[in-house]
Amino acid sequence: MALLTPDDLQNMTDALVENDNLVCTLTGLSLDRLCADIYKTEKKNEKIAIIPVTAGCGIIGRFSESLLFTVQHFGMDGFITKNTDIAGFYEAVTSGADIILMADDLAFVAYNLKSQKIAHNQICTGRVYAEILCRMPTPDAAAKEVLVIGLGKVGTPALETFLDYGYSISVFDADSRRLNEVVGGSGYRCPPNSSGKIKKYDPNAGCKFDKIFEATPAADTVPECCLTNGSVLSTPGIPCGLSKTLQEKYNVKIVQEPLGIGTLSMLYAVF
Ligand code: NAI
Ligand code: PYL
Ligand code: MG
Repeated sequence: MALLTPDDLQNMTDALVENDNLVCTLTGLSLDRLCADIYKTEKKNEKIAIIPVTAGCGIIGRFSESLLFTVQHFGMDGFITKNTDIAGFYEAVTSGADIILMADDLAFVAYNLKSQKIAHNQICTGRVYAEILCRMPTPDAAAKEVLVIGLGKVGTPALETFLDYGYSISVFDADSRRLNEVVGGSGYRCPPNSSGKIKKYDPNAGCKFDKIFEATPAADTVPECCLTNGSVLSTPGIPCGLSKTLQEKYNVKIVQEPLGIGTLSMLYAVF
């Protein structure tokens, strides 16, 4: 998994507020209401403990602080444990936490100590960024088309969401084996019953997309030929897959933020 850096999180607070406004304009729902509707859950004054974890590459500057900002921005009660790791877990439980947020290099989870519900960041991130596109009004019901770039651990749950909404999905991944697995409907974490509903993106076919989802760790992954004026790009991928030049040329609206949107989605998944 590509790890965040403190620089990625530098403007996170502004980005979360700006993206909340943009999502509201695009879907008619704030991020908070969107997540409540996705999972059919509501917050109930849960106390959320954020445990810094030193395992692997260690603590990421601004990571715990960005989680606390997210929790408090959306009206929840949270705290960062003074201790890290297992001592932090003990501190969280004995301080009356209802939900724990903690991440090592392989997994970032939300765990509800009361209900024992658990949520994984990659799954909840893919889902919420896909739901944002699905909930935008589509002028013609027949034109439910989306381009998905990046078929990894975030992109795959997004595919499931697009399939649930009845989208026709074009896909691209730099890894041709992964691309063939997804199009063939077989292999690791392929969406069930997807065979025949997902096609390879062909850049020579001239198709333009109003809705594009991107989840890769690479830049410049969104090709000019797929863009049309006013395309919307929903992308958890870091860095952004669309160059500034193309964004301005096609007036592309971009939903992108490095941590908070996915975290909110995780919290609603365990409420
Ligand atoms: P992954 O490694 O599981 O999947 C990435 C996929 O992108 C792979 O299938 C890879 O072959 C493909 N890829 C790489 N370079 C490509 C290129 N140039 N063109 C097309 N495909 C390419 O990674 P994962 O976990 O799915 O994460 C994807 C991105 O999302 C990463 O940048 C990660 O840091 C970010 N992320 C962001 C979150 C957020 O809240 N904004 C949350 C979780 C992940
Ligand atoms: C959750 C993010 C989204 C993108 N990559 C994922 C990542 O950076 N994971 C690592 C998180 C490690 C956190 C560190 C700390 O500060 O507690 N252990
Ligand atoms: Mg990218």
